[in-house]
Amino acid sequence: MKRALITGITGQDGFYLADYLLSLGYEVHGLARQTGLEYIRGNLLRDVPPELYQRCHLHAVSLDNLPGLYRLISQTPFDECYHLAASSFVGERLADGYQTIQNNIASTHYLLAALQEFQPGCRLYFAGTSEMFGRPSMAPQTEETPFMPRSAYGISKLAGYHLVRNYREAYGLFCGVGILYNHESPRRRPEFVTRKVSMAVARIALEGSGTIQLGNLKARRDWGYAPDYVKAMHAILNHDHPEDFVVATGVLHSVEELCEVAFSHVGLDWRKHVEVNTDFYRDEEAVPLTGCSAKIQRELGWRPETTFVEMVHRMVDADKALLKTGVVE
Ligand code: F7E
Repeated sequence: MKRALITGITGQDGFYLADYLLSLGYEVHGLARQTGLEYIRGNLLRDVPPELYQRCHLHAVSLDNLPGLYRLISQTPFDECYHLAASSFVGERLADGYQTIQNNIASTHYLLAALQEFQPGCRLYFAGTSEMFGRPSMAPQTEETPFMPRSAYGISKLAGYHLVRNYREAYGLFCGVGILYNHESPRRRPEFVTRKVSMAVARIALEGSGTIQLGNLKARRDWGYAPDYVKAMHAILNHDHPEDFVVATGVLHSVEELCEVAFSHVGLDWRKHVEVNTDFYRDEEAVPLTGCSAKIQRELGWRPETTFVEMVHRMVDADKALLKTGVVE
């Protein structure tokens, strides 16, 4: 039986990855902050089936707890480690991004150093992001496109990527990198636009009226479905050699289309319920962030399975079901 460690197991991707690895017969361990574990132990994560985390070995070790991290990694052998934990909100002002930059870079470095010291045979997956391309020079982006991050998050992830690449090249660690574009699900946190919309649609459908305030409706993203994307993570780590892979759908949709699909699913006209608030505006890129996943399709046989419309419908249905239980976010 293979044993895997997931950092950030309480997040959206950690949840789906744990579920997927358990289904493959893995013994799954997860790192989480003490507060995250209290939520799980107290069954306070309103939309999470408690059985999932009961089947995992959870460790209350945050990634800035160097002694705790070293203790765990020196005592328990892992075959694979998926490094998903990070502060990940792109909309944060660069001038406020100190913690994001410091924590995301330091945590990646601590983890790499601990693995190199105690478990150089453990494979490491690094969660890269399209935000490393930031303001790209071309579309779609590939593994060869130059990086040009434009947010604290993107900068921190690119620095993490270069750390990982150097440990791969200098110490021979097996470090696989997925450069993932936006991936969403009913487990997405509500500050991200897809979940913000699905929660609002569920509320407005239930109450019969209401509005939601959004930023730039013309903004476009390459949105995929998170449960599809965790399969790519696993495939990347189980390749015969460590490489970087773009993971994307290659299809762009606007925030306006997102609203159209979500509201029409409950029989409503989005134009009557969406208001634009420029506070939510960001600098949008002239060249869109959309990925070419030809390499991972060709080499690992991965491809996105769930369409944008299916995904949005699932998110709205899940939020409607959640609201009916009376549990409010
Ligand atoms: O924004 C526009 C906004 O915050 C998507 C993270 O997982 O994916 C995610 O980052 C788009 C942007 O995600 C609102 O300007 C309009 O163009 O959902 P988001 P993100 O910033 O793309 C990447 C790949 C990551 O790695 C990140 O960690 O939607 N938008 N109106 C809005 N966005 C938000 N949040 N709220 C609005 O009201």
